[in-house]
Amino acid sequence: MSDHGSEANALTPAAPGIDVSDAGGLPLVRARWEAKRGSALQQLFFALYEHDARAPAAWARLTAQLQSLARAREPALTALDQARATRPDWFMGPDMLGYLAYADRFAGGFNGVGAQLDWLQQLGVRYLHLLPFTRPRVGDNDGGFAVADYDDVDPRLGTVADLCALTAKLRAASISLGSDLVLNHTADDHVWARAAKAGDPHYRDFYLLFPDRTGPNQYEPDLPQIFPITAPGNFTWVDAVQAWVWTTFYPYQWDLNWANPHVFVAMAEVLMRAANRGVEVFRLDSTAFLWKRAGTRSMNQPEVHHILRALRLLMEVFAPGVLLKAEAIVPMRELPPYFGDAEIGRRECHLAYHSSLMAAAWVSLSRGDALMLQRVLADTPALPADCSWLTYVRCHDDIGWSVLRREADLEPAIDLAQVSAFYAGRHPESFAEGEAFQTDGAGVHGSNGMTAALSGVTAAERAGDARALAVACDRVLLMYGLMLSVGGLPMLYMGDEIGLGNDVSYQEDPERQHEGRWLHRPLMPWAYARALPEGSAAAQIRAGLTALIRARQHLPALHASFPCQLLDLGASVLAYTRGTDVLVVLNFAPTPVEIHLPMKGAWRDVITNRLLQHRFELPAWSQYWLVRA
Ligand code: OTU
Repeated sequence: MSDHGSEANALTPAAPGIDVSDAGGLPLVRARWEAKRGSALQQLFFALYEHDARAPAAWARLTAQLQSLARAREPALTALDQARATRPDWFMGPDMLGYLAYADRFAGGFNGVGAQLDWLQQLGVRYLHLLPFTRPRVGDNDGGFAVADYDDVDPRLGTVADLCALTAKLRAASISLGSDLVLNHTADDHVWARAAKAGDPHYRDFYLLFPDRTGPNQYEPDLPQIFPITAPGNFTWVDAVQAWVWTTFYPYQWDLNWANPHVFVAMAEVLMRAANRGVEVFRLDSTAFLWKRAGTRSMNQPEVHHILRALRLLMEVFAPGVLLKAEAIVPMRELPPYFGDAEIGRRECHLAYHSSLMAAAWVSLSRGDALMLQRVLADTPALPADCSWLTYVRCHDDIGWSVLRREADLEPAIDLAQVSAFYAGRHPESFAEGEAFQTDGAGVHGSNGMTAALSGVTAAERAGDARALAVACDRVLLMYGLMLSVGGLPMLYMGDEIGLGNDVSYQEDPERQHEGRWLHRPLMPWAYARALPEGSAAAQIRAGLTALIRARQHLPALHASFPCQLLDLGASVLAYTRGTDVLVVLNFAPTPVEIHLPMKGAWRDVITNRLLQHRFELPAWSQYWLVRA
């Protein structure tokens, strides 16, 4: 590695006469920098950009920005950084619960979210992830994932001042705000893209531009297709730049060139500025895609981990109270590297989405057995200290089935095409009302729909079948019971707490009808939600979910650091212990099962308080969370 140390070491001790009262978080940042993290970051940066002549200038800019942004960091945030440094597992306890929503769909905008805070507090929410609220591209924008300005907010949601007021309000309520950081691409109307279109060579190199098909033809055969129907291929010809632009997602989402050190620094600045606005958790969108390599799928490349390690070090210096969450929708076996290893300087993200677990749960629900879940959990490793899975039932995206291909091929094979057909309602025994995503129907790409619709709640409601409705509610609770007890930071998806169904209005809306994921992005019906009809499915789900969340809060063994140990109680049942105190049994079959626990003695289900011996019957689609009686 080359040594660029001397010219780049911008964080030297304060010059005499510096006004410490004006220094904000700078003295702390300087101390953390000097406690070796600065040199580790510097080494990583220059290893990554070893052969790039622009690296020293980019580094100088990074350290200068780090200082001025540290100076600007608010005392309240600096205090949070300090407090969390002494409690690095602060997000792992059984009291942590996430909630995911679009600010506009949930409550109109930032002020609206603030006004519904009591709803979140009643649920026990401690982490609120608001889907992209940065200023999006004009026109189609992939639900905000095509960002036109990372430093500005979507004017439909409010102003930057409103956002800061919301973060302060959330902080006072012990709710951490999470934000997406769309790292892989910008919108084609971002100022960098506009500069590239104007011919500025500095900004042309922010993107991956190819004058002819030679480059694209070299990469394309190995690349995955994210939206094979609505955005086939990974390159788009753009007249304004006279080039093929790398566009993994929609054609208006231009992939950034992370091999350019200026891109790293520009994104690092975005991260620090957002942290200074009070964002406490960053969901690193599409992390797997950041580095491209010919002859590979250009996912999960070693340099991706290098970049994540560098971003983690930067945050450990700048804002150690902040969490990084990997959104890498990749097979289970490729996920652990996103946590890095615990050795100083090699940490990556604090959290990662367990998308295999999420998809496996839906496979199990459709098949009436726990096989797929058992396979995924058997393979899920223990995590490094102070790291946790993000567990979830649904989110704003489709349920992607591809992450399960390896597990599906084990003996006996599990047919994912059947599962996909089941959720599209094209299966004789299906209770689900969903839609296939990005397939012609026969394929297995993904499935869309709200939890309640996929679990049979809406079908049973429509049929006026009270018995079917009751079991459908149990299915919803089974799915959430799993995610609340298995180990990790569980996240509720907006609307699931009241069993909200699909929103088919997108099919009539010319701006959204091409994008099936709008099926599960409904508006929160507040008048209804605040006065749920007694005895309704919504009220049952709300009460059942609340009981699970409360039970969880009182079980220390559900802290994310306690191991999850599988127990074999047959194919229908998923059973695991958490630590030595808690035993969870979940029946995925449509019929009751006889349970014979290998551990004798009396047990108590903490949800119903029912007392049980080591032999008992577990009703269809139900769960017990057992402790010693
Ligand atoms: C992420 O998604 C976001 O969650 C999507 O909403 C965005 O469309 C996308 O990035 C582009 O910003 O592959 O690992 O439904 O699961 O696109 C990143 C497909 C991703 C998503 C997939 C996903």
